[in-house]
Amino acid sequence: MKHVFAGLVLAASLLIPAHAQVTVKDAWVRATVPQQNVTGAFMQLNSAKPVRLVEVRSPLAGMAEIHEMAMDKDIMSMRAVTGVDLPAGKAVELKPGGFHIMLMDLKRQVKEGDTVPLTLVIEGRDKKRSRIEVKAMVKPLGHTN
Ligand SMILES: [Cu+2]
Repeated sequence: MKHVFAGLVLAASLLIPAHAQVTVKDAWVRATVPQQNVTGAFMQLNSAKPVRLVEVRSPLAGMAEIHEMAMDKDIMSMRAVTGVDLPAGKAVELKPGGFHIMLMDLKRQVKEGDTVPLTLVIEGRDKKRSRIEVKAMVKPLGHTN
């Protein structure tokens, strides 16, 4: 029992630097209607050091991807990207019409007022990865921030 406790304390202390380096503001997920199995997650990220958001996971989604909206021959379309750079000291916004997190294969309807747990995986210049746990608020369908 003593060993388990010591392990937990160690794990918690190792996570602290990542939390201090990247702050997450106004995280939200767009509500879905029944049968809809895809939605978007949005937030503002601010990192003290140059890092990269490389992966997102959620227990609510079978799969999550980082997407970018772009004009392709006059048609607005989105594509998966390998990550989003977070420059030092500069806020990066994941928002409708730009970079966003796509939650796919949703396990249930996402309703206004719910919170959606998200895990962000951040990669430093040294290729070391850390995780940030985020609770995103669910906002109504028409919400555009
Ligand atoms: Cu998308």
